[in-house]
Amino acid sequence: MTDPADLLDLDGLLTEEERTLRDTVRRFLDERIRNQVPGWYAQGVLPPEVAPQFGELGLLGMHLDGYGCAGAGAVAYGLACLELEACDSGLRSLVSVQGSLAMTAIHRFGSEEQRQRWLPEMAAGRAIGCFGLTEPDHGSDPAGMRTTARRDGTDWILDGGKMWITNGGIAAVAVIWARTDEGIRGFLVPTDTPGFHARPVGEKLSLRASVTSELVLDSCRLPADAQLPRAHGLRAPFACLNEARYGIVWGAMGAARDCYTTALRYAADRTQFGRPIAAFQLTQAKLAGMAVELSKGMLLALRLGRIKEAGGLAPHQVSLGKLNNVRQALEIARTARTILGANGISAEYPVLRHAANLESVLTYEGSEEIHTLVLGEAVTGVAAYR
Ligand code: TGC
Ligand code: FAD
Repeated sequence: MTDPADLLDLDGLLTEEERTLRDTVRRFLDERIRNQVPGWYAQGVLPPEVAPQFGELGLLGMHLDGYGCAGAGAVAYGLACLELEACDSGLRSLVSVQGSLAMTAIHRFGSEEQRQRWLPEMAAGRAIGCFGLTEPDHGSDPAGMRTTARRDGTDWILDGGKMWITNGGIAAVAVIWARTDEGIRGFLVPTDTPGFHARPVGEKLSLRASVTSELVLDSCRLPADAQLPRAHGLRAPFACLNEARYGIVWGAMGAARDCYTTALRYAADRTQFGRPIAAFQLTQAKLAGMAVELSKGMLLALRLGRIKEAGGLAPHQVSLGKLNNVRQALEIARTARTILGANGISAEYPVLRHAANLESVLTYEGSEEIHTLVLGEAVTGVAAYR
């Protein structure tokens, strides 16, 4: 029988292990999480107890090796992101920031002591991490950051502030990128360090089931070994961003799938003018268009995943995937909203929640415009950011 959410039989391109992992994550979310998300979204919370549950499932730092991490392949990790975001982008954000940003920074650029100290706790979800790159005045252009780290004897003193930081208020450790005399460097800041403060970003209308914080670093004194010894320049945080952006390529298709299947069910049930609205050509054109973009987006994610597993995924390829899949997911969510009519704006259905979330996803991890410019540079050889 035709699966309307898999018209190209992409399931057949997955290994049995990947399908099992995907089904396990989906079942866990169905049984334990899915029906709680609308309540969390309404209240603007994401209970931190979710993290140890994700840890038990092996979802935190799942693409990393050793230190209690699952060592999963890129496609398996992508499928997990897809299932999480089919629930809510906030869940995928928690996992992206923990695994792809904070843990990847420590795994790739940390000392052995830093890895031993943090990674097993973070993989289990007992310690949450955040990743502070963006500042109030420096978002797309982090090269202009003002947060500084200066030496005082063997210690470091950090001063400055970060903005829009996912997991900031629930983190035990913050990966902070700061300007030093030798260029941009990364630091592990335990959040109980005197002078470190995390304040909630209030009044969010998007990504509400996610903790978003402003971080203040007011003369935070850190020992010499707080510095990530192998992170030199912006290349280091950007390497972490590649990982998280890759997860979003898949995650966005999860949100899209949930909107599409919701609209499909609704169109079959809802009758107007004596017929189910699914029987009208204009509705079918919308559904067919959504199916085409979902199929193409999934194919793109899978292709990038296989390239990544072979070891050759280039940043501009990740940009292509993030740009296309988030843009199309948002379009699918908006179209699904129209099929649901007035019910499309109700919190009883997930569609407008996904659409609102995807507005954040379009901007964070490099905005639509920045990824367009990355592709522009890749095809012309000319950088046009400045
Ligand atoms: P540029 O001079 O081009 O590069 C500086 C150095 O970095 C290297 N590089 C990369 N390395 C690895 N991967 C990449 N994707 C890289 N892009 C650049 C580059 O080769 C160079 O290395 P080196 O050794 O020669 O110094 O840098 P630029 O200042 O011109 O900026 C380029 C631009 C605009 C593409 C970059 O700034 C950018 O990507 N801006 C967007 C910022 C961004 O994405 N911020 C995300 C913050 S984290 C977040 O949003 C988390 S939300 C998570 C969630 O909740 O899910
Ligand atoms: P700006 O950079 O001010 O951009 C504003 C507009 O101008 C955008 O449309 C942009 O595309 C456009 N623009 C900028 N430069 C150019 C150019 N050269 N050419 C054309 N157009 C341009 N950051 C972190 O470090 N860690 C996190 O955990 C994190 N979590 C986030 C969670 C949420 C919910 C959100 C919304 C953001 C988060 N961010 C995080 C921040 C995010 O990465 C930034 O918002 C993003 O990089 C864009 O920066 P900005 O908001 O300052 O927009």
